[in-house]
Amino acid sequence: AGQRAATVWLTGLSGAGKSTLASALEGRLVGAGHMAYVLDGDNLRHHLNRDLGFSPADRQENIRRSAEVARIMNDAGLFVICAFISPLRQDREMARQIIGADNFLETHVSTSAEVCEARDPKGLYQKARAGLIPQFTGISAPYEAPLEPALKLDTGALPLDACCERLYQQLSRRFL
Ligand code: GGZ
Repeated sequence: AGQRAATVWLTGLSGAGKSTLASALEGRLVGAGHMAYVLDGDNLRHHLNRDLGFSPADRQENIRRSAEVARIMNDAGLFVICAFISPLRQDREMARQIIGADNFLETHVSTSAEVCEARDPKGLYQKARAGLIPQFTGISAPYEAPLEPALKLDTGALPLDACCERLYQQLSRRFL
């Protein structure tokens, strides 16, 4: 009662820590008695978005569909945590409009390109450097940082717990 669901939109480079932070926040919300669910680009691309690649048009369609799903889930009363590179401002703007600006918490997972490439958890940066992955964000495709995110979190500078806590505090100020 007196609570409205919302979408936390995590944007940032591959390896920035979006998925890890999304699961941590999901656990934190569920632990506090809220219904929460993670929508993750890498996961959805195996199923709902399996027909999409990484051209600008396909990324836009990936964001559009995923934002529509987030909106439906918000309508059903769930908190949604979206983890998508979502590299273009205009695509994130579209997501904000689909979900509704009042329910949308844009968070820049701002871990530097250097740190992301050094982590390289799946070896994708190495492959991209070798020319094996075309249009790889940060190497051969652009990333446009948000100009006015609700929150900015650098997982290279702040431990996961602290990042999650800041996000939870921000969310509870506005929605819980
Ligand atoms: C960026 C790519 C690419 C290219 C495969 N560019 O860190 P990951 O590996 O596990 O998650 C990334 C995922 C990106 O999917 P998104 O749906 O978040 O992207 S977007 O919002 O831009 O549509 C990465 C992997 O897919 N990956 N090829 N070329 N990331």
